Amino acid sequence: MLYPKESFSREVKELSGVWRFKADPDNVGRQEKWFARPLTDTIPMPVPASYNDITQDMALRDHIGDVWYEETFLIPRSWNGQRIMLRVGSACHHAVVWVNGTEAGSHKGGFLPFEMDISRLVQSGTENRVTIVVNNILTWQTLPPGRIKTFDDPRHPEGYRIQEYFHDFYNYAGLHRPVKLYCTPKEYIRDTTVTTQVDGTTGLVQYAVQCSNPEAAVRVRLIDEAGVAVAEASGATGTLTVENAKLWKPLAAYLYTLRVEMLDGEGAVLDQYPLSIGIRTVKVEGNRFLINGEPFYFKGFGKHEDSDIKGKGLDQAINVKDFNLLKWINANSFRTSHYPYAEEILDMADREGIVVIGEVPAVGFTFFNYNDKVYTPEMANDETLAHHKDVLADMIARDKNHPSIVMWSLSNEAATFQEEAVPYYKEVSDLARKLDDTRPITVVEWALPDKCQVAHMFDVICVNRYYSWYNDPGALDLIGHQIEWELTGWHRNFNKPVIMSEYGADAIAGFHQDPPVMFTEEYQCELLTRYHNVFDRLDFVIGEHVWAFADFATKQGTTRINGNKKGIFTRQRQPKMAARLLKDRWAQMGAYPNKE
Ligand code: GCB
Repeated sequence: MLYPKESFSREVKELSGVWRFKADPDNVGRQEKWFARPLTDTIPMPVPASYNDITQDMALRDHIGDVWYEETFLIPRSWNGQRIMLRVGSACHHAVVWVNGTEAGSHKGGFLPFEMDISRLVQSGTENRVTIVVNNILTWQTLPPGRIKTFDDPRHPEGYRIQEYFHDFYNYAGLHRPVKLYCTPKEYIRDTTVTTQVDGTTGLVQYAVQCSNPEAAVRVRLIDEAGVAVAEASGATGTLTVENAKLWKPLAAYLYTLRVEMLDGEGAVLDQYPLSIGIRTVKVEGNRFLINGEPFYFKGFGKHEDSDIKGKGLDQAINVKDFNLLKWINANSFRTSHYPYAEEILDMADREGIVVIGEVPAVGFTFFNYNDKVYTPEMANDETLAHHKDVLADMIARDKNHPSIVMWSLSNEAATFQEEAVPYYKEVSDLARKLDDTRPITVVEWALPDKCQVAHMFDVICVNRYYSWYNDPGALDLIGHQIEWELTGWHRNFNKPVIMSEYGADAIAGFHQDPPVMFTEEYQCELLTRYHNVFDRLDFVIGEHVWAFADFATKQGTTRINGNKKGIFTRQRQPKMAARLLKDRWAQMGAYPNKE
């Protein structure tokens, strides 16, 4: 799926701004057809943003169900006769869209874009109205899953209900990413897929272009960062050869632009699309993760899209700050825990040379009791699996051309120790390999190495573990023994490289005590150091992603002190003590740690 970009034949119009908004606590809006007329009694609501933290109204923050958004727009005269598209970057979690009162499209699942052709629904010269209803209810058939809990006891008033979910980040909702209008010619470039290979100093760029008319002539031209065309070809599919190719490398990105052109019978350009690409290879070989044939060691974090006031709304000030912090701390990578991040963030990773593990929103598919079954007809069932596969396919379709993405993560901490997980993950992993045979795949594990039933299907073992935190709280002296036992177990059982994809401790900024106790900054430092001592002696450990980059919002509960405080930075992106520790460690480590 192509991101809306301007070109010789395309224009883009941002609908970001302040929209009219109304919650629907009585759940009557759809029945009363609120989309048919302009909404009444609205409040202003920024887009993109989560709506939860914008007002002083606790009921809106904790609202369960539908909310309504509305905006008006004009279609410029130059768009007459064009194909006019409306694209919603992400609506958490489900949405229906009406244009001038007519349904234009709908989508299940937050975190990924959807778009619709509204050419026949809009009028040029008068105001047009877009109405979007967004629903935040999570069930066992959504990703992530959840369930609505009702109560049948005298302590709760009749009808009282809560949204339960099993993942550890706040269920922010709303229009989280930009809503855009764009136009293309009636005959247009539908999609382009690029994969790359390197042969000595030569880069090979394989491309496949899909046009609305499959017979249309196609021309592609590869342009370097200086604006010089270095290769060109004709035909919908083909391979471009780039002599002395400048490779996309971690922390040293080089991006080419593939200018794709669809031509008419006379050779005139009908549609044009500029796709940013990087030439690089990715491969797992023995105990190594190779990027351009060189071993890569993952230094970085699990992150979240999360900040004050905007919640999960796209915020480019926060995003640029985060990339600056990643570079300052000498990190080279992050995982998009626990959902596909905004395309704007991946573009930045491409540009800055930050390596990314892209993850689907399959998080919360476990209970912390090995015997509680998850893959049952009532819970994670066939419908859930079908949706998981849809989301995976949509994520790959959206993100396949990002050089920064080097691996797909197909879930986080699922109940992979249950035998019912085997057929489930067989289908999911088969699909990932079918859709993209150029990138390794993983699932992020919480199972113990002797219990996991699915790791053999994947290329890299990613493990999350919280020794001396959830396990044996306070027992820092146990970490060395426990983490070595666990990591060696994974390697012995599956003979694959291992990334410690989460480890960490909550530290409340400004809490200090020595000798260290839990929740102090000293404890967070000491815990990380003890993990590092083990990583440094195990050759098959190929990466460390601290949990988490920054403190983030979660649901309320007795184990969360106004959110998860495992950040190395506060939610306002200020460093805790452990930031210095990591900065020094990662600087000393260089490109690949010497474990001899
Ligand atoms: C995990 C989860 C992550 C949580 C973290 C924690 O294992 O993957 O989403 O936030 O633990 O801090 O409990």
